[in-house]
Order: sequence, then C-alpha cells, then structure tokens
Amino acid sequence: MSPRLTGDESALWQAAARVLDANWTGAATVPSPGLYPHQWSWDSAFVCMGLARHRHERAEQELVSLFRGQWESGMLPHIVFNGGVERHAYFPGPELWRSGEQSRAPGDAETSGITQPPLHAFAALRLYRAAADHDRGRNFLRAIWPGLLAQHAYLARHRDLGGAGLAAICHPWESGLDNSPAWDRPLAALQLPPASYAPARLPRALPTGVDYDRYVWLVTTFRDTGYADGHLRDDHPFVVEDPLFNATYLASTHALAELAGIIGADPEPHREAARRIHEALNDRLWDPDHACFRPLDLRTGKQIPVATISSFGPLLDPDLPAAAVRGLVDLLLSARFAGAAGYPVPTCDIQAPSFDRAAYWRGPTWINTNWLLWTGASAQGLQVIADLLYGSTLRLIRQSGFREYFDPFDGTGRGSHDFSWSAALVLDLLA
Ligand code: 2M8
Repeated sequence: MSPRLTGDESALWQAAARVLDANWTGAATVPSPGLYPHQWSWDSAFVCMGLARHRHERAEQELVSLFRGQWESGMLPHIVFNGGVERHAYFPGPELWRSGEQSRAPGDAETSGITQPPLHAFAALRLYRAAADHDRGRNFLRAIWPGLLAQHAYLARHRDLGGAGLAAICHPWESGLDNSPAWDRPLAALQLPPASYAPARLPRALPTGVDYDRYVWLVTTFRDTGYADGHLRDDHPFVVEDPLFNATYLASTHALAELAGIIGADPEPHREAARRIHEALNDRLWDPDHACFRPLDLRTGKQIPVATISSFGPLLDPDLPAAAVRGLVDLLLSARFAGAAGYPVPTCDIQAPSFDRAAYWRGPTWINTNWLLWTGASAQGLQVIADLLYGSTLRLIRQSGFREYFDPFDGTGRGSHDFSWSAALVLDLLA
C-alpha cells in the first residue's frame, strides 16, 4: 500500500484487498464467488493489474493459470473452468463447450471455445512496471512471452476475417459486453432452427432474458464444426469488428513491442503490427458523420449505428488522430453519456431507445470500462476527462461498494457483490 494514501483511501485499499483475498482460489481469482465460480480471461487481466499492487506473486500466478487454458492454436479461452466446482454451478459450463473433445484444447483443463478482449500483454507490462524486483519481473515476462505471442498470432492468423488487420469477434460474449445493444441487430438477423434449448433450465437469474437461446445457438453452431477456423471465415453468421476489442488488441500489441525490448527480443514486428491495427481501426470503424467509433458487421458490410461504451475504446490508441480525440471527448461529455449521468460512464447512449439504466451492459456504469477510458484519457493528456473518470469511479465504490455494475444516474449498486475487477482496479487507481 502506498504511504501517500489518506486515512479514507487506505480503508478503501484494505477493503479492496480483502475482496481479492477472498476471491482467490489458490491458483486464480474468480470474478465473484457465487455467480461466476471459474476464471474469466479479461477479468484476470484486470485482476492481475490490481494484484500487481497488492500481492505480486499472485498476479503472476493469475496469468499463468489463465494461459494453462490456452489452445494449441494460440486461442486464449474466455473461461478456464475450475474443476473443483460443482458442474452446474454456472451455465454455460463445460458441458456446452465440450473442450475435452477437441484435440487442440489443453488436456488438463476444461475451457470455453471462444476468446475475450486481449488485454493480457498490456497487463503483463503493467505488472512488470509495478515489480519491486525487475530481474524477477523480467524472468516472469520470459516465461509468459510465448503464450502472449501465440495469443496475438492466433488473432492475426485466424480472426482477421476482414483482411485489414483487425480481429473479429464471433460471439457477443467475446466482446465482454454481452448484451450490449450493439449486438441486437446481428443477433436479430440469425436464422435459428425451432427451439431446441429450454431457457427454463438455467440455474441462475439472467441479466436479461432476451437472446440467450441465440448465444447458445452460436456456441453449438461453432462447436459442432470442431471450432473450425474455416467455419468462422466462411459461414459463421455473427462476425463483427468491435472498437473496444480492437483497442485492447492495439494496446496489447504496443505492450508486446515494449516487452520485447525488456526481454531482449525484436520489437519491430510488434510495432509494425500495431501500425496496421491502428490504420484499420481508424479507416474501418471511425464514423466521420457521427464522429465516433462503431462496430463493423462483416456479414452485412455495415457499421452498427448505436453508440455504446465500446465507441470510446480507441482512446487507448496512442496515435489517435486529433479529430477523433475531439469527437470522442464531445460525445463523452454530451447529454448522451457523461453530461446526463451523475455517475458516468453509462455503457450505452442514454438517448438511444435501447438504453436501460438497470440492464447489465445496456446502460449501467462499470468499473472496468471506466478504468479503460481513464487509462486512455490519461495517455492522451486529457487531464480533465481523466480526473472526471477517476473521481466518479471512486465515488461509485465509496457509495455502493465493490458491486458488479451501477446505476448511472444515482449510483445504486447492482449485480453481484465483492466483484473482483471492481476491487482490483481500485487498487490500481489508488496506487
Ligand atoms: C459476463 O459474461 C459472462 C459470459 O462470459 C456471463 O454473462 O455469464 C460479462 O460481464 C463478462 O464481461 C465477464 O468477463 C464475465 C465474468 O465477470 O461475466
């Protein structure tokens, strides 16, 4: 804990540390003990950055445990299942994904068959920077390096379905923003067979009842091809280039270049890859008419119109053109986002018909997306925006605790309690 903290800040720090300690399984951190009893990919990247400030060795273990689930193709799955947990504790569990039947999946861990925002190289770099012992930090980076390289090679080889350098997602769960209104159109366009799946079997309350059959159908469709890369390229009906996913991909590619320098590898291929992602992000996902970033649906060839939190992801691009920075700042401060929310940043445009202040990724404010925007705004030198995000994020936690998400108007906490990334990112903010 930093000696600079005030009394109130050290109390907050200790409360956050207690949440992370309680959610530690011995090898990794669960997002929340009741609702999410396994290891999630981008949760672990956030948790790693928080643990880096609290228990450095656990932060390393967090990444190592996650990469144990990596497939031979380099695909880093979005869930690594905890074998010690009752099989039906979470749906969709291992029985939906059947990774055990896949020769490319690891033999000693059950996993999902799709990925999540690739924030891990970025997390590894922050972990190294927070290390007290840089020799040890460098050794850890050398150990995790092949996994990070394979993860990025997988995205470049098998997910550049638009051929311009971006990585496409094949399921809303891959975005991390599950039921975002951004996915309403591509989900509505799916041609499902007559219901073969009964939502009544779900053992937990769903964030929203809608579209769960579509989520499951997308999984079974992909799974039944043996998670074939060719299927994603040629046939899979949900294929989208998302701004936030690709902004994390870009941030992590820049981090790979820096990590290469630290461990004595060649940074140039990663710099080159970053240039390509940056260009594609700005050429393909920037909408000059509305001055914001939008997902591109590769099956229709059209950008998806609704503005969501994902539209701001490219603030993480260090080379973002000035016009784009200005456009994003205007939108962020407008009455569609921070301007009308007492507790910014809502995950969807408040004025959009699909906005819902209480519904998961359709309106509430989340700590991880605030943190990503804070990180981006700080790096862009947007100090006023960064301070606004910093203050409002800590205010949410002080008022409502380490909840999963929050009402953007009055800050009421929603979803699960003692949520790991909410705690972890507070540690990073306070550090
Ligand atoms: C939520 O996603 C899972 C599916 O992956 C779910 O709804 O069951 C999302 O908030 C996602 O971003 C997060 O990684 C996961 C675990 O916290 O929960």
